[in-house]
Parts: sequence; structure tokens; C-alpha cells
Amino acid sequence: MSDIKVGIIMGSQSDWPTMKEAAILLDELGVSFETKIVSAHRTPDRLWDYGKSAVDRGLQVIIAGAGGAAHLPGMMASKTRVPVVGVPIQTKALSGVDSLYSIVQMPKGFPVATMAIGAAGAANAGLMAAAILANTDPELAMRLEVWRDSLSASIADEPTDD
Ligand code: RP5
Repeated sequence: MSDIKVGIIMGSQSDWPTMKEAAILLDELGVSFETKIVSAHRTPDRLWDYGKSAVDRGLQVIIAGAGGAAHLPGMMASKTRVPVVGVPIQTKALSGVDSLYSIVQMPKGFPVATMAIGAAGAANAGLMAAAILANTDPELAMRLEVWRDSLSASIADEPTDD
């Protein structure tokens, strides 16, 4: 079993600028992760193998981003009991509403924890994965508390014109 706790997977290289936001957060919080391109449509065998081996490899959370007919998160959730956090990529044609609907409307029995569309959703996916892991990792829990407190402290009391 490897040390990697979180898998960040995405349907295409074109998803990486968005999914990078999850990686940045996990890096900041000291969570080990891997990144892979796994497409439900273009590399279905890769998807199957990834899902089949996820538990044995010690993955504890999978963050899956996809756009358009975004079947990757749901198909991954059907293949492994490892919790899947879905990130709808913002598309050009339909602004990511297509991705959101494709990811969020899972049938009863196979949930995907669906985040917001785009970069904020990807960053929150990283934070969600860290929060899940923090339940059994007190040091990570402390780092996450510090991160949250520092974000709160950075918010001004009053708006300015600048
Ligand atoms: C999806 O199709 C990917 O997740 C990506 O968001 C979208 C478009 O992929 P490319 O045509 O840019 O490779 O599978």
C-alpha cells in the first residue's frame, strides 16, 4: 500500500487548470496525492482499473473532475467505495451546468459529493478531502484549523473603494 491518500483524476488535460486548484490546496495542507487523466469515454479501461485498485492502493478520497457529459465521477463511484468528490468543469458551450447536472444527479446508492462549478469547486474539493482525512489525522486537523482561521483573518471588516 502506498502513502498516497488522495487521487485527483480528470477527464482531460484541458481540465488540469481547474483541477490544479485542488492540488494546490492539498499541497498547502501537506496531504499526499496523485494526479491522473482518466476519461470515462476515451479511456474506460483505465477508469475501471483505477476504481478496482483504489481500496487496495490505500486511497481514501478520490477527487474527480470532468466537463460536459461528465460521467467520470459517477462511474468511479460505481466502481469503488472510496468516497468520490466531483468537480464540474466550466464548459464553453453550457458554462458547466451540463457538467454539474451530469455529476450531481446520481441514483440512490452511489453518491458523489458534488462541488461548485469550476475553480472554486476544485479548491473546495481539496479542502473536503483534507477534512475527511483530518477525522483520523490530528496533525492534519490542526493544519486545517490554522488554514481556516487564517482565511477568516484575511477578510476585511469593511469594504473599500480600491
Ligand atoms: C470531458 O470532456 C473532459 O472532462 C473535458 O472537460 C471535456 C472536454 O475534453 P477535451 O475535448 O478538452 O479533451 O471528458
